[in-house]
Amino acid sequence: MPLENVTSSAQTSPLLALSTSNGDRTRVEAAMHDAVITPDAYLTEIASHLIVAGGKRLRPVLSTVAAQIHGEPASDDVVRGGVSCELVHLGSLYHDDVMDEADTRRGVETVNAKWGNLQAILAGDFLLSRASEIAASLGTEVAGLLARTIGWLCEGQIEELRFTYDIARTEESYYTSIHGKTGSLYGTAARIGGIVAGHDQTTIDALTEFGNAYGMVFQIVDDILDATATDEQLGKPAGHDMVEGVYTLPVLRTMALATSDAEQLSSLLGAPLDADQQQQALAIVRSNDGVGSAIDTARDYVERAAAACAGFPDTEATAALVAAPAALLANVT
Ligand code: GRG
Repeated sequence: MPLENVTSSAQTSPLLALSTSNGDRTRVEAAMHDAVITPDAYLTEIASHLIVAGGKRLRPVLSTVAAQIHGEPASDDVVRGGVSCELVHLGSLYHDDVMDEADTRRGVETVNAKWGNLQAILAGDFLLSRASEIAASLGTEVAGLLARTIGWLCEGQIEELRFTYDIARTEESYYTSIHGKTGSLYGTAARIGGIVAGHDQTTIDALTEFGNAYGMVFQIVDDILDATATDEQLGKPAGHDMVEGVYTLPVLRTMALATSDAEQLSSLLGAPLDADQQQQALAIVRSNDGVGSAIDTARDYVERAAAACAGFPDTEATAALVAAPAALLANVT
């Protein structure tokens, strides 16, 4: 199952199970919708398209949970800080769908499929502008952090592009890319929750560490599922990343094995795959130790995330933070 479905269908993320979760999610929804209203109905419709379509809102949820670790409720400014992160996420999805020429997202037509690439890019830019306005209203520290995070997303994506179809891609490149494109925004969402809630510096830094590690688990698990889940579970053909030339941790680990299977995988990859080659590559990845080894790495990040929470008070919010990365890992173990 794709992570999107795994976490949305179950709604099982411990981050969504706090006694305050329903109320906080309602506030997040309202603030998301407010953020994209413009005097131009056409732009409002395009900018709202994927918000209306759904999404788990995990980034603003993380901001609100991070804010609550002392047992105090999340303020409206914390909600708005989380929403600024979600708008960056959304803007990046608009751009990503243009780059991938994707037709569907969140079960509906993508913005590029419905209105065209130019509209999708501009509406994505507009979402980034609204995110920046909200961040600026929360102070220069939050504004600077959000701006830096938009840069990290771009850097992560560029790193991925640079090594597309490159079988010599290093693990270092993989980690740099997924930290930038996924981990950093979770780190920032948690950090903004801590900053806006007025937590002390040590706590803010620990929340950032937690969010970064949570994001790494999130992306590694997603990359494992791309190789191990069925087409039905994924809602698209398994092995999509390999077909697109994006060689992720389970694939890099499989290619690094000193076996004939590893050699065969390396000789298959490096160029677009036809359907038969895709099945051969998938069979090799699924039947070797690369997946297990990638799971071990995800588990290391789960432990790092839990360790970051060690100094937090014993509250419902802290328990949710500690449980959340392990719940992601449970999707592949
Ligand atoms: C313009 C900010 C900006 C970036 C440009 C295109 C790009 C560079 C970055 C995109 C990177 C990208 C697509 C990262 C993957 C993000 C990710 C983990 C998506 C899935 O998130 P979920 O599962 O999705 O939280 P929902 O739909 O639930 O929100």
